[in-house]
Amino acid sequence: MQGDPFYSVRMRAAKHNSHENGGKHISGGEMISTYDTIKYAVNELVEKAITHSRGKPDFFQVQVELIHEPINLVKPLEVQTNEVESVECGQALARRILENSGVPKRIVEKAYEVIAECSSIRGAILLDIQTGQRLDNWNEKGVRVSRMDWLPSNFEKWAIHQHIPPSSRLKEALVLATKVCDHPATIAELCWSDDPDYITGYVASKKIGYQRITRLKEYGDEQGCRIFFVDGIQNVSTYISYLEKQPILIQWGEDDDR
Ligand code: WAQ
Ligand code: MG
Ligand code: MG
Ligand code: MG
Repeated sequence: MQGDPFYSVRMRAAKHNSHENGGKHISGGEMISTYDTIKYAVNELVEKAITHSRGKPDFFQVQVELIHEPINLVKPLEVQTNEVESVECGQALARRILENSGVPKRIVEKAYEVIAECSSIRGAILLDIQTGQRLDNWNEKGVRVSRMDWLPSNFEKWAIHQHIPPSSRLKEALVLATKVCDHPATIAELCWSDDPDYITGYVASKKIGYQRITRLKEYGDEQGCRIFFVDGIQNVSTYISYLEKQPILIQWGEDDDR
């Protein structure tokens, strides 16, 4: 693991212009690769960009960078799936799980107001659970978590052991949630996709793990959500730099299962 250098491989795709020129965000992706596998990582991200349910991009960018920092190995959050029969039940459950994770009720309400105001964003919103203030820049960009991945062989071993179909969507979301929740200032995360064909979302926290909820929106809806509830942040830019720059690989072993 140590020895060979790793590379961060990132993609972002947009329609009707680039992101910075007001285009519609289509898709993004972030991977960690060795030198030998860069071409496969780039290919996977190009494939993701050009076959997306939010539309055909007319702008996309793939960026490859050598990672200088040592990579942290982190165990995946435990996963549970909560089957719900309607969006209303799913959203009510999401609110309860957030409160059980330590997010005050009034901040949960505030989060839903913020979601309603952000129609299209390619990153995550940071919300302070003491003040209810948004800590990122209130722009349409949000904070994009990067430099994280899970080697395919280890992910597949985990999925077989958990009896979960090994989808790349679940992998990407669990990798992100595990990285974000591994930071001591993160209290919880709320997420559902902005892809019109995917309605399962989740609430995650160190305390309750990765709680999937099978319906958090209706099919066809292109409004997504990703909010990190944070507490006790002294320096916002240090927290954001952890999200963007600290390299993390998820690694699971059978012994990790309690
Ligand atoms: N960093 C920060 N925010 C992100 C990132 C990232 N790397 N990737 C996505 N987002 C934000 C962005 O605002 C997107 O619009 C929104 O999240 C949704 O992203 O079955 O697929 O990739 O357990 O569409 C969760 C359930 C699926 C998976 C979530 O989100 C499962 C999903 P998407
Ligand atoms: Mg990968
Ligand atoms: Mg994604
Ligand atoms: Mg999406």
